[in-house]
Amino acid sequence: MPKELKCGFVSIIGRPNTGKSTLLNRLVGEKVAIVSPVPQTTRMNVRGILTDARGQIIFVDTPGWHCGRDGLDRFMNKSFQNSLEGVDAIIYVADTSRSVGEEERQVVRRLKDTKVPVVMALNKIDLKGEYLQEYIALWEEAKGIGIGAMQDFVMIPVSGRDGIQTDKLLEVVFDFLPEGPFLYPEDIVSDMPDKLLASDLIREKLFCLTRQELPHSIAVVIEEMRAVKGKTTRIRAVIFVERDSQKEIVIGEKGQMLKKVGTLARAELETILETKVFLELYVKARKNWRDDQHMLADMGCVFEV
Ligand SMILES: Nc1nc2c(ncn2[C@@H]2O[C@H](COP(=O)(O)OP(=O)(O)OP(=O)(O)O)[C@@H](O)[C@H]2O)c(=O)[nH]1
Ligand SMILES: [Mg+2]
Repeated sequence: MPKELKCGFVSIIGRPNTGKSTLLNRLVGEKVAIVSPVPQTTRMNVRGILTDARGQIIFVDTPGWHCGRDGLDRFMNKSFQNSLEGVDAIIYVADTSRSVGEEERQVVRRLKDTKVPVVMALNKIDLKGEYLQEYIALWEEAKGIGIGAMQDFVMIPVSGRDGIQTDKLLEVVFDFLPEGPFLYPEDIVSDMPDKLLASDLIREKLFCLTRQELPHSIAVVIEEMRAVKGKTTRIRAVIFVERDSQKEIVIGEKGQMLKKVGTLARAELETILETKVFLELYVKARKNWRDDQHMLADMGCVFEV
């Protein structure tokens, strides 16, 4: 008798910068989520779909839980909170190269009473895992029992970047999933609309190229995206910052920064969309956009009903 195929939802959660999106891309085997060295890169839940001989997993990559209070922060933290329910398993990603901090404690407080099986990915083990024990101790303290006595809990050191033990992680996750029919066609890895994909890719390039403090102030909105004669995609994107002085940084000396962002984003978009891309980038200052509900909606930060 052939074994029934599995199918289920698995959210990937943790505080910012622990490597959740990198791990998602590794598990799915393709880049479906943007990655940068800057915390709070992921701003909304992103699905990545893996289908193999064992079944189908719909991963939900989430914004890192963080201590912020403006409109975007609230949306991001709500996305985190929503991803703890209605899933078949949770991958809790901890960065073992950094000490436990307040945000980690807040993540654990929110996660500890879940009824959903938890797989704790002790990530960035390629960096030697100096703080690994701190994460285990924090979890044991929160649960009030030792790791060995925990039900529906598995802990596994991994490196999402280098692919260390990620196959093992996948096996463990599949074990927790129910049998069931596939929810997506087998060749689909992402359900992200092209407009969101384009704005995220442009934002990724900006996050990777600009100074540490700037990304927080950056938003990208696609004003127009259309196919021209089926061979070219025309994209007009606006990069929003919060102050005029930040506009200058994004544009760069003689427009060099904007040019670099455009070149990198266009190359990647051409590969993904399989068309030529004509990309126009504009930069505008809009104070307090992070608290502007219309602006957040334009960026795609709206809750599904
Ligand atoms: N050394 C090492 N670095 C990693 C690993 N995984 C991710 N990184 C790096 O950590 C940084 C953050 O990675 P992301 O995947 O964007 O982290 P994230 O948890 O999705 O971050 P947010 O979206 O901000 O919550 C990037 O610079 C990655 O290259 C890993 O396994 N080892
Ligand atoms: Mg991310």
